[in-house]
Amino acid sequence: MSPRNRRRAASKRYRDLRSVAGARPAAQAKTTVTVTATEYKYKLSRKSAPHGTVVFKLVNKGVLKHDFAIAGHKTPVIRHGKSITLTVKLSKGKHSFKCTVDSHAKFGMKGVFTST
Ligand SMILES: [Cu+2]
Repeated sequence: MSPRNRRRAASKRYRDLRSVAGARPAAQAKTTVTVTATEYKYKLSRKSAPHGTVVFKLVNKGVLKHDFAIAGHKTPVIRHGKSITLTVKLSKGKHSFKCTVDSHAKFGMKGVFTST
């Protein structure tokens, strides 16, 4: 396929997507969830969201370093006072999350996030 035809096909796919989405320009949901980490637990601003793109904002309010891992994705380990975002695409269902630092998950830094 020539680049021109490829562009044409992509443009047609885009139009098709838009017609399915109707009046709403964004076909997929995007939700931001704030994840506050302390020893040894997480507090999530919400525990479920429509499936699709979820932006997890990890805020470390603990003393130790923490990270946040979900659905095969993981933030870097961050220290007290720092924050970082992790954008993941989640399918419908339950997704377990945890801190991968030392035994933090065992101590309670874990849970389940539900995509509806
Ligand atoms: Cu941790």
